[in-house]
Amino acid sequence: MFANRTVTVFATATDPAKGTLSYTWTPCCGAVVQPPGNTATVTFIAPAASSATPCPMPLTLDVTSQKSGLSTSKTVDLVVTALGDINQDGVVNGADLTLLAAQFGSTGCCSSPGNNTCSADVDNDCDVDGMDQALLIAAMNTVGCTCSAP
Ligand SMILES: [Ca+2]
Ligand SMILES: [Ca+2]
Ligand SMILES: [Ca+2]
Repeated sequence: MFANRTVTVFATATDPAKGTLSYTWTPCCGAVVQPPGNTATVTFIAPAASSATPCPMPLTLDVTSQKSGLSTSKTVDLVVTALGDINQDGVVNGADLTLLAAQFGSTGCCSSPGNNTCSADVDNDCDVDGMDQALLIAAMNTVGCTCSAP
């Protein structure tokens, strides 16, 4: 997943007592959950990553049965990738530029809301144009990671 993009995560849980389950999501690193709620699906905005190295963003889910009181907790490490790292290999380089060139001129990347289908749409404005190319070139060869768990 890319920095500052909207991400949707689904959970599947079953309650042996067949009661209602409540869900508590806890993302790290300033990610914003929207809407806050106790549902099995959560949407949040990935935090900014200022460099090209993919960094983990733990997302913790606590599920509690309102009937039996049984609860469980699970944490998954989502990875935040910096803008420009189109192939998400941890570095912004010529390989990403090649991918951008292949998608250059694309429009209508957002045929459904919140779902951008152009991986090379660096600025997330639903097209792949010179602005995306400029952002990628500005990010070339960056390494390092500033997104860390608290
Ligand atoms: Ca890359
Ligand atoms: Ca764009
Ligand atoms: Ca544009």
